[in-house]
Amino acid sequence: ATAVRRADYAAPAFWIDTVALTFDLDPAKTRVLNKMTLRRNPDVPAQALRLDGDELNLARVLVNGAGCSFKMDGSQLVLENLPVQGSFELEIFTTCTPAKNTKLMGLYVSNDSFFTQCEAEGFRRITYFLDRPDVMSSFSVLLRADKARYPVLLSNGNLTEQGDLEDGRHFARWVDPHKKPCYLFALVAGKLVAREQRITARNGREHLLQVYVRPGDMDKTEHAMQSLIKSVIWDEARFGLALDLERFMIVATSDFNMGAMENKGLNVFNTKYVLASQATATDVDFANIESVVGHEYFHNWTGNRITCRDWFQLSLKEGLTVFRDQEFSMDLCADPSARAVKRIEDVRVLRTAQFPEDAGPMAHPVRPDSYIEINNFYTVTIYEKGAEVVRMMQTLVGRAGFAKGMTLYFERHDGTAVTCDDFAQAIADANPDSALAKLLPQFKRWYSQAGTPRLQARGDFNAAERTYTLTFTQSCPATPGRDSKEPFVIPINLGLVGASGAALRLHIQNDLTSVGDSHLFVMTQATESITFENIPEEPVPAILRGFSAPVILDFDYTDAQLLTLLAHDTDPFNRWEAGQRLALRSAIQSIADSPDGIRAKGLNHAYIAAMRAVLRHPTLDAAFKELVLTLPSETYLSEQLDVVDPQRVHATREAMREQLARELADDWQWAFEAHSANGSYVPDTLSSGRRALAGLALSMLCLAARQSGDTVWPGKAYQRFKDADNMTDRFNALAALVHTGHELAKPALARFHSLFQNEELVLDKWFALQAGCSDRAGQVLPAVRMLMKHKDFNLQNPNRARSVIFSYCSANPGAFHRADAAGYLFWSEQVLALDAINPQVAARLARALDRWKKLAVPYRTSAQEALKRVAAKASLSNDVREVISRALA
Ligand code: B3K
Ligand code: ZN
Repeated sequence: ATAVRRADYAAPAFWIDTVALTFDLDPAKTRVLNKMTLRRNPDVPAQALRLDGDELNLARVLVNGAGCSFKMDGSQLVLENLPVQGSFELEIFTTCTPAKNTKLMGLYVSNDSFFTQCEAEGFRRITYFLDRPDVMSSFSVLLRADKARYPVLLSNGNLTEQGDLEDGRHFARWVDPHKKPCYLFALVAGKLVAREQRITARNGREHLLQVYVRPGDMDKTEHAMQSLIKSVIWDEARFGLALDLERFMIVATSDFNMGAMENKGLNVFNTKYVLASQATATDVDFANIESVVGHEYFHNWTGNRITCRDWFQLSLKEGLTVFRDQEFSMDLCADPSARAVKRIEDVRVLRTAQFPEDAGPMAHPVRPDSYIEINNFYTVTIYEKGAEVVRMMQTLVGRAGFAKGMTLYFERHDGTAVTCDDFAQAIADANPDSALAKLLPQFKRWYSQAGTPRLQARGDFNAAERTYTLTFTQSCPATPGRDSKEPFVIPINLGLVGASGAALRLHIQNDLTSVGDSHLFVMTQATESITFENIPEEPVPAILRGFSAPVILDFDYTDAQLLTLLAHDTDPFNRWEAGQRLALRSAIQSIADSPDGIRAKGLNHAYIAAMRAVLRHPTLDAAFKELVLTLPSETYLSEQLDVVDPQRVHATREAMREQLARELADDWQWAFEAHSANGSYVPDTLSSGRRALAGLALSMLCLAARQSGDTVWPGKAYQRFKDADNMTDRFNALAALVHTGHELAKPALARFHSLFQNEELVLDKWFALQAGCSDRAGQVLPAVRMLMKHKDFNLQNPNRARSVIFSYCSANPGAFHRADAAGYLFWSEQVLALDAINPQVAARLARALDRWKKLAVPYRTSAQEALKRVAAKASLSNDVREVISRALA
């Protein structure tokens, strides 16, 4: 396979104005008649028409109703001698085999229903087409299928006609009023039922909202519907973007490669992001559903109305839409503290997943320059870092300025396929006096340069002058294909805190405009400084409040300074961050001091006391406390080290958790009791936070009990597991028993399985908990191998495969990185097994060893062997081949 390069972009040689598709749906052999009207693109030199196809059986090609000559070039269908002037009609008749489509790209069967997934390049598995996002067409779709077996027939747009046919078959015709690229095409056919809601928008237009699920799942659709309604209202209120469809449908399927897909008017979702009930879904599930429903809905404007010119521009729609869904979730929060909690959670995802990606073999710019398989580039960099880039733009132009920029973006580009440059230009042009407008070319380095910038800060207090100077130096490490980087525009939100904890009023030297206790310093040079006047004593700098830029901040804080920030900064993000820094510092010290993590000094008294103060704090909310009291993850910790011994990292973190459990035992007990009675279940941020804190407390109490041999808390956990009236409390109690390896874990797991044996999504949790279980004696890998023999295991179902294999290889470092290399052997077996079924899922798993070069011996050598074992297989998919060769490069 060869690389596709952004620099090689050329406009299409033909436009496809209309597409009329006729499907005769049959799992074994579906017939597809594709009737298109095309014309040459006058801006491009005359050339042959090359249509993309993949695993299709071609039966017939007609041009203007007559047979014509064509040839195949690899998988492309090539037509020469097409009419030179005006429009012509091209008819292509193909068949495909949905029942055998285990890649879940194109048209496939799940649970005896038909679904499609076309983004990025799945439409070519349905028919021959110009499968690229800058070709936008009007679609009309005729679906025909057996009526009893497939009573519901759906596609994009409006249902214009339906009726019965001979032999028990029926049909439905759908016409999409909006032009779209083919990656947004969808069809669904099967036995489904819908929750429906009619709404009237502000502009008086009526819409029908529908959530389609299997008949037994109707009772789990209320939350998704409410989330959809909130999304419609929010986009209109915040950005003036109204729903442009009479009918908006969401359909759930249990076989899906990712979370969901924003097909125009017919979003297809993984059941995981639709179905929820108090009994089966956790608070986190409820929150995820709200944000994914929002995300897909927001794509209707950012992605569908304005789409990407080419796949290198993917972050144009993904970064922007993640930013929008993050803002949506924050705006739904009842208070500023809940907003901050959401921000901290988003930053945690960025730093534990995207920072390692940016430092590893798959590092790529937010707008990549080349790829072999585009599906490998649906990454945390495109999504989460892309969202941070959009967030920095909002920071630089202000919230109202950003909304103005969005309006201009739609005025200029609605209905077209554009680039990241077009977006940034619109935001800047709408705010001509902003820092963004002045710095736009430099700001756009965020799109072109990969790697996480490091921001080094130093503070100098001059007692005689009563000034304090902060000096910043930025740098960015080399990434594959690029050694040196130009300075970024870094918006640094900062303030100063006095030793007593009071925020200082900022007087900036040579700057009379700024007032108040926080300042946005926009850094553009490699080194820059800012001086504050009237500073009575050495202050504590609060830098990067709200995580105003996606950088790694180095500042040589003393423990006392961090304790001050933790207790007093006005910015909740920075308070949390100060606590994380203290824990990190102590962990790194322990890892350096003690080979097994056990003889380490551990957490100091001041830290323990500070954690107690947060836990017992009278006004901080529970969700925030839970975040502060959770130690940095093993993955994040490992990123801070040059050479990683995963077992040492694991042992160190476990020892720290045990110490926190032990020394705060009374406080945990108080926290558990004080946050346990919740009244009736509502998954709102406030009560979710209380349950999260109670859950953490219970896990700590069980951990302390394991050390002391006490049986009271495991008993209480079992009781709560049995009696809980919601999945959050029930699952937290089960997890507390399983992770501490208590003997009650076994009967609890058995009981959980029998209670929920008919609930796929709950069984996923059951599998994931065991595969992600804290390892004490190397017992997890054999357990994982046993789980894969369980009657409910199915490698073909991505959710189930992820629940076992990914939970072990990607989310359980202490169990996966075994000195005997057995974890890596397992990984290589599973990558190969999955690759034969579903390359996209396999390539995700392949990335579990991305950071192998950082590992200490013997892990490093055995990881390399495992990678080579996979690389040695001749018939690898492009997806896996690309990931593995980059890892080994
Ligand atoms: N746009 C889809 C992702 C498609 C992934 C293709 N491999 C979901 C989303 O980001 O909303
Ligand atoms: Zn998206």
